[in-house]
Amino acid sequence: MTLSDHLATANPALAQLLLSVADACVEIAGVVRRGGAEHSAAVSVNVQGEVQKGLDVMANDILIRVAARSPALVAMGSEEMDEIIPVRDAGPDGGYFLLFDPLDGSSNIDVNISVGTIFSILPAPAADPARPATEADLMQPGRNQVAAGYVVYGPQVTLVLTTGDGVAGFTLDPETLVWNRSAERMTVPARTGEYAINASNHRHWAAPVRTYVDELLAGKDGPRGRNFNMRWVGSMVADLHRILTRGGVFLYPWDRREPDRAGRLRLMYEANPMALIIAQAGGQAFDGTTDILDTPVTGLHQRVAVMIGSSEEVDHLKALHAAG
Ligand code: P6P
Repeated sequence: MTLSDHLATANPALAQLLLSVADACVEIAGVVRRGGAEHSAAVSVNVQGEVQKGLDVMANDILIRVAARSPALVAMGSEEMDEIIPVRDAGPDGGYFLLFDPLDGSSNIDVNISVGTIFSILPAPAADPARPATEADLMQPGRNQVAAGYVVYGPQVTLVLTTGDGVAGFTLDPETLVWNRSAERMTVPARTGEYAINASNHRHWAAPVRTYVDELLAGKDGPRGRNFNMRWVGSMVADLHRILTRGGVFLYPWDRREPDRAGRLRLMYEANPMALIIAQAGGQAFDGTTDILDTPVTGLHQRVAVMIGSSEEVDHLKALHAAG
């Protein structure tokens, strides 16, 4: 079954937008695969104050150009763009907002480690009278998402997608450039023995996270009574694809180096889409206070602490945070 067949029963306007995003990712996959010094060359600094690499900009431009063709697309928000990109006024039936991180993990570009694209689709209500969208229109909680997905540009190019009824996986055929369904309904095992965190930040974490990781490190002689394994790719999409496939928990928590910053990852186009996917697959996503799908939205580029994956581990993290 192809992606197009899989979407045959979805809302036609939503399906068309999702297919255009998938088309953009096919084009991005081709650019990623070709490599080249210009991909990892620093070209500018984005709204996050982070160095934009050539491939970040190329992927962003591709997504904007290709997605804008979708008649139901009202506006876009991108990690790489300070302001939203109005595309067209919402029609009498409304439309959709598309938010994306065009290239997650770009620090891995020059060392040939998997990178990815993450996207989120929110409803764009009909405006009366019709008017261009504003940033405030896009500032909706994650639970409002009508679809979310990601693409991993790795040994295989894989698309994972939810439209609210489970999570499906697709693999890009490198010859035909067709997305073939490789998993009809992906689920996150509730129990896991694997965690993912940048352990070098241990001394900067809040107490509940330090306690959690120290328990894992204590292994079978510690309070958890079993040994755990650790993985850290440095590319959230790759880590979360592993977790969706075989279980695990991913953490990028608040840390005291920038106490006014809730976390490193962005809510609207990284944490929210991943939280919807993981929740649809039976897992959980927690920001240290609430489920990420309910995290109050204060800005297009706001950051959030992320603890996401196997349900039993997120429950344990919630208990440690509740205990303070
Ligand atoms: P660190 C990539 O830049 C990213 O936003 C995530 O994809 C990834 O999990 C994290 O940062 C890596 O952070 O601290 O290992 O550099």
